[in-house]
Amino acid sequence: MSVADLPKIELHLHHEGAAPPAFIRQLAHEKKVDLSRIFDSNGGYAFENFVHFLEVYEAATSVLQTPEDFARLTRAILQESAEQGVVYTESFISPDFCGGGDVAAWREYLHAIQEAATRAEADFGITLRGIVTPVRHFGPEKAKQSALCAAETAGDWVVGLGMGGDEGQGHQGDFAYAFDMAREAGLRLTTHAGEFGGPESVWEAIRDLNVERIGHGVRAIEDPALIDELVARQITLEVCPGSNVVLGLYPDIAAHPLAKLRDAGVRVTVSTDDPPFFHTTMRREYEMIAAAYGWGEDDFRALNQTALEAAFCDDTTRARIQKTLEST
Ligand code: MCF
Ligand code: ZN
Repeated sequence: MSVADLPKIELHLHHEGAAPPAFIRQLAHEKKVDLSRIFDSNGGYAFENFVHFLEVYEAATSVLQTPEDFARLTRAILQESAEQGVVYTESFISPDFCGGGDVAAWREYLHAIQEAATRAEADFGITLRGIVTPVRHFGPEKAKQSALCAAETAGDWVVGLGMGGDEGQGHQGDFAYAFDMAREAGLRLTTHAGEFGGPESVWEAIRDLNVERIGHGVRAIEDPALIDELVARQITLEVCPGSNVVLGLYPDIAAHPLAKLRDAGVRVTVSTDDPPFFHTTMRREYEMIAAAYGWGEDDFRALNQTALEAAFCDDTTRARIQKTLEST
């Protein structure tokens, strides 16, 4: 069996960031919004660097306006993920983009997304859980509002809080109130760190937010004491190699620290982040990793086992997915 055919767990996927460009173009057309500036001549998303990526991301997201838009998107991304062999995925969803932070509006969006996910699960055999996502560059006050939405809807389906966005200003600890509120509501916690924020943002995420997973976290490799801390605390990294290469953190997969992190004993998993933005898929990630590090089936099975153990779903769901992993 080719490693790309293995059943996969994906822990780090942005709901809006998984929208294919053709899907966004169609919505822009329906809503008469001119988004030509965000597409290149091949019809893909066009951006030059991280800050520009965030702008293009938000422009694309601006045409996702109604619960129905998010329901359509949910079905499209789950169909694609299932075709990639993904059997369980967690996606980042922001109440800022689903109802402007209003709890009642958020409930409507969530209902539409969840219904679409239930239908997609029956049709494509893939399970989705949601991680409510404050957008870091929208600031701590908006993050509190997102955390309130998360706390109000915490349960079997909304399983975590996970911040994304620009690490350029302020500190992880500025968002401690939002993370504390989510923890008290029983939600599990992750945050983007150790990407453009360097190793210091990973220290902050551990010390000030007390998260159990980290989105990216790869720049921990620059600090041996931090590696020891990640190993001791058994923190899981949601590593997105293709994303890191396209955004310019590393020149190519061979130079990426994924294998070094794993070999140092850090719990690593692999995800796509925003697949159409980074011209990637889960199959492509597996193929690139296999080619760069010579990893085989056992390595990828171990990676998926780590991911399932770190998944934020309940134990009944985990046991069901475990059977799927073992039967394929
Ligand atoms: O992981 C990538 C790159 N690093 C940081 N943030 C993001 C990534 N993809 C999307 N994001 C951000 C984006 O700013 O996450 C936010 C978006 O606004 C929330 S996604 C529901
Ligand atoms: Zn991300």
